[in-house]
Amino acid sequence: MWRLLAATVGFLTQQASAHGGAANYTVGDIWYPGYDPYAGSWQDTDPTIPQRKWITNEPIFETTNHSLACNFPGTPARASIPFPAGSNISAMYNTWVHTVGPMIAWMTHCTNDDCATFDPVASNADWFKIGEKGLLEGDILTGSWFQKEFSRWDGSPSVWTERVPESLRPGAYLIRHEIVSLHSEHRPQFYPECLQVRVTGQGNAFPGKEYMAKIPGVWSMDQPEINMNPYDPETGSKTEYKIPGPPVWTG
Ligand SMILES: [Cu+2]
Repeated sequence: MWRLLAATVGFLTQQASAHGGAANYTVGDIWYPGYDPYAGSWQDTDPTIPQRKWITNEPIFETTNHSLACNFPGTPARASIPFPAGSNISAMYNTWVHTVGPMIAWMTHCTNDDCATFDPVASNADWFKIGEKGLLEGDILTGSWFQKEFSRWDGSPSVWTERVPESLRPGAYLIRHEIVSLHSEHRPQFYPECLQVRVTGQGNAFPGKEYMAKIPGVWSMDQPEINMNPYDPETGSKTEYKIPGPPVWTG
């Protein structure tokens, strides 16, 4: 009896902490560290960390929460990744346990071309999508979401790769990786992290208004794709899922 109870409690504890986020990154062959939410505030002044600060891998539940932009507290990092436009950005996650919902990679230009002083919420920043991954095959409840398929269970990192358009105007930007998990009935979970980059290249393009969204703002409990119950037979059996928000800007 006690043994059974202990095993059950262990299982529940593991479930409760079974969240995560973008742990580190690669651009080409170069690896960059993330901010480890559990390693302490010495990282705040570490000149080698380009990811903005976050202090818990718990999800954000509210579509209006300011922390949706760059997690909490989302304060600037000391480093920015040198980033040739046209390159891939890969975000690495430790074993990801959720299986339902989309993943979206966003960018925003830092005001005054300076990410060190940039607050995307106070600046009412415009964000644009550079890539997104949703339902690849099958139905909403049991099908192959990228979120399900990208997770490696052997201890190796789960990798999510998107490309930054080659035509993007150089400058200081945030790249925001966001996983939206929809496995709880009408209780979406948001897992965002922001990375500071300095884009280089010959490009001169910048997305127009039709590609832009506010964060928070882009998600709403009025959207059936966000406020969803995948266990509802009618919803769960659908084989199409349209990721809300503006179209992806491909340059
Ligand atoms: Cu979780």
